[in-house]
Amino acid sequence: MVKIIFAAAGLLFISACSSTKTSTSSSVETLPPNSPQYKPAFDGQTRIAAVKTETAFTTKVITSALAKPWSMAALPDGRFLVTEKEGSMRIVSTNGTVSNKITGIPTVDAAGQGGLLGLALDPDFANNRMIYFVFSEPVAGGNHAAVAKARLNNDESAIENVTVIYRVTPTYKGDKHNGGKLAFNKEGHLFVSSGERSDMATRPLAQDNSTSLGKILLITKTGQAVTDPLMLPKPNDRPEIFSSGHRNPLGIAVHPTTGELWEAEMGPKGGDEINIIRRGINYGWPVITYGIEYNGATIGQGLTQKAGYEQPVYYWDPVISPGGIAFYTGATIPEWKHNLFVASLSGKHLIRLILDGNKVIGEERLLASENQRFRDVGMGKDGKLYAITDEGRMYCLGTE
Ligand SMILES: [Ca+2]
Repeated sequence: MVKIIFAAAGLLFISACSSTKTSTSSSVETLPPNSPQYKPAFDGQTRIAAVKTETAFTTKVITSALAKPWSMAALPDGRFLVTEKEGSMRIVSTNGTVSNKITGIPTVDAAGQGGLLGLALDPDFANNRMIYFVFSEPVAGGNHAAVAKARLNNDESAIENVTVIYRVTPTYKGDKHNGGKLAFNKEGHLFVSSGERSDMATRPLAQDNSTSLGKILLITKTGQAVTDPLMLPKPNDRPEIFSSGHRNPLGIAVHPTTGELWEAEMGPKGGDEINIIRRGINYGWPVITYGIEYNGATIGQGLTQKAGYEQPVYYWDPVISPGGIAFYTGATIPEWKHNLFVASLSGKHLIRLILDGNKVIGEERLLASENQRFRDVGMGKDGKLYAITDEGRMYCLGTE
């Protein structure tokens, strides 16, 4: 059988060698699936072999003083800018110092899953101090996810010149499935993840490209659609739509070598997904899914596969509720190089996925004994891995 082993330099390779300490044939998941009637489309699409980190890494709680932190981004000097769901931002130093609330944040609708959400620094932040963030904007008729840009002022006390550059449409009176994550691609354009607002009234809009609900969007820094002249949108399609058929994508990250966007989205009961996001592709929700309704009913026609709808690279059943995701790009723990880390909310752990090209070939669950709802994960400038939890903690995973 194929075994996974690690070289001292941290390079991953596949071998028929039987001397390995890192892999077992069984999955980390031992609970029964929510929907046992559904079978994966290919080997390794779910319940992949368990792996275990060999490096003796350390886990530190660097602060417990955050209030529902939601998203994080490393500043050039190694500190983190962090959003808090209720509508604040703070700067956290890796020694655990937490700043006062940064002022100038627009009013957010923090009901339910809404609030101040995703965050990204301008690729040229070191020179222009520009930040981009998503918030639930309260308006007549409800709210919508809005993408704003602003400048972090020189003394870091406030953001200034706040400008909304994009608003998800339609506005809806609800408090769920906003998506709301941001990631810059290698050309300096901004991916935005948008949820389908959860309710039966809006769920079908994930398949309606005249709306931006349930989509991954690609916009410029000024909020204009980024189109591909070889794949122009249909007449009624919103041109900023990059991919469709998403439920609630809370994790997006650009792969460090391929430049492709990887995404994690919450499934219903069963069927949390990892996808590689490509332009013009339909990722299926709610036509195909590996999950069922919370009341146990099938969704739609109960399909997991259908021509024209993309399969997830990997899925979880039962759910782990994926939040943010990040590729490990540091040198502190070489065996983690380019592994994909996934913050797990209901699972209350941090997931490590080992990838081989477009496939997931190993899964590990870290920090399960911490009993925290992991909301987001990200790289530090120091090569360590950081994560934030709904309970208000920031963790640092390193070797000292
Ligand atoms: Ca899907």
